[in-house]
Amino acid sequence: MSGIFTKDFIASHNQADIRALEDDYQALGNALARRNIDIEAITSAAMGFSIAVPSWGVGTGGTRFARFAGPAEPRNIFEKLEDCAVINDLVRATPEVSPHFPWDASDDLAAVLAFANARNLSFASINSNTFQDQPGQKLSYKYGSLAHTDAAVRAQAIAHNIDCIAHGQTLGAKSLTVWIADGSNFPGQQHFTRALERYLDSMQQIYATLPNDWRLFIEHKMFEPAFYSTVIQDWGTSILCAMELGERAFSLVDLGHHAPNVNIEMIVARLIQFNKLAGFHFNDSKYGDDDLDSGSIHPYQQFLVFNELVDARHRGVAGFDPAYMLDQSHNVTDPIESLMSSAMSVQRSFVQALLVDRTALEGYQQDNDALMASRLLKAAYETDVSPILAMARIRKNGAIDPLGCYRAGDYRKALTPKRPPVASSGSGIV
Ligand SMILES: [Mn+2]
Repeated sequence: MSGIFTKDFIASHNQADIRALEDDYQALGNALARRNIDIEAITSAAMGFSIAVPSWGVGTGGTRFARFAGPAEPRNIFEKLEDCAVINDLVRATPEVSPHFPWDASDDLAAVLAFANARNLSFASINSNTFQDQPGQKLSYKYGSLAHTDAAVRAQAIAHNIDCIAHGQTLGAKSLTVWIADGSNFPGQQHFTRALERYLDSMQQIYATLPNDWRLFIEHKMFEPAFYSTVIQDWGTSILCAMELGERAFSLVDLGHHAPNVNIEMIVARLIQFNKLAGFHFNDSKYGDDDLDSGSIHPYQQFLVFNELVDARHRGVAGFDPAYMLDQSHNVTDPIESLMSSAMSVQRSFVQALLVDRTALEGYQQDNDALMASRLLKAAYETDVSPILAMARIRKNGAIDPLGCYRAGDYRKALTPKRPPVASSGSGIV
């Protein structure tokens, strides 16, 4: 349904690589068999992996200098869905789109849903926005939203989140992700306890309207530019709030929202242990909230996160159902290319983590054999699982080489007459 990238186009592009893939898959299968791993079981798990694409991710973000618009950028939710469909048609691991309001606002959300479904897409968690003043908005969020000192501002922010739930019900989503930028710029400016009390009171009102089969995801973030403090500053405050709100409230982990060098995989383990892991906003970072492409800086950390996730799955942890989503800002790359390579990078970490021999690892842990335990993880991480990922894609009618296939289709050039340049976009680094 995506125009250029039909099943036939993809299949014909795959022709050049299919024999090499079969050879490589056979060789990897033999190597894994020597480690008592059935490659078919791994490939089948890889085929079941999915990660949501953020609707704003298909737009170009801003750099320090300016926002440099790319060719044929999507201008509305329909065009964003067209781009998301291209991503999924080629990588076959991103069947869900996580929308944002008001950036994706439409008078006819039922039409948006039908448009998505016709392209084999559905909707993941709804993202609300009380971190920007919108045109025509009655009250300003200059000093905060859900934790604002003024009850009228809080009421406006609460109402927006409740509207988001209603939009999500129309779109078939099952969760709301709430990230607030509330905080302070100077010591003494904000009373820490009262600000969190106000946040909790606001969130309780939102939680109370949540449909029974919905979950509430709390996103935390340590800092904003020029900030002294944020209200939901770390996973500790996040899990405390999730515990206060109730069993359908969970903590979401955005890879870039932590202090430098924090052990994120350990936070993941803790959240799993207390059944409070909402899921992820995957991205990567060198210094802070960089929103770089997943796996571009710390691929081993991404693997170690998946090591915890696969371990939980292996142990059959009750209620374990994390939501995976990309949350990145693409400033100098084609967003479709970045999202495809990022989705494949996250899927790669998942597949590598499946190769860990959990019984052997438990033995090394029991015997305090630090070296062999760490070698076991490294062996899984160092295995090139590319043939498994490619085979998973081709078995779902995707591309062996999604980037090559995408470039061969010249998608942007074909769309340029239909999508004239836009000066600015609501999306940016979030
Ligand atoms: Mn995020």
